[in-house]
Amino acid sequence: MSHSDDDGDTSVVIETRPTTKRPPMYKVMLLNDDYTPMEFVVHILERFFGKNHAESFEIMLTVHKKGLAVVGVFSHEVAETKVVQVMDHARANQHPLQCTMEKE
Ligand code: TYC
Repeated sequence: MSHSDDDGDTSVVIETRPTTKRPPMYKVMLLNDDYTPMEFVVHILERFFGKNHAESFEIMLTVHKKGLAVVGVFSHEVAETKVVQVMDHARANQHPLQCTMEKE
């Protein structure tokens, strides 16, 4: 947009809108392995991801068949907490279950 004032020169007004960046979100994923019991994975999904039993069983089976599945999408801080909770719980029970996070 340009407009003239009475001094004869021309000014250009650049209209900007403030660009508000959303915080990046992170996918938390469970990986398949041959040793972690299916019931343990179901238990993890119920306990740390607030899934009901049926949802948990379905996600566990997806991981088992496809190799991995996204369990949820969270802020960096929450995603990191979930990964640590799952990894600690798996290790405490001597299961090789792996949980990772990745920027969406
Ligand atoms: N593949 C495992 C088994 O047959 C079950 C399993 C499912 C392990 C999901 C890990 O994230 C996982 N006992």
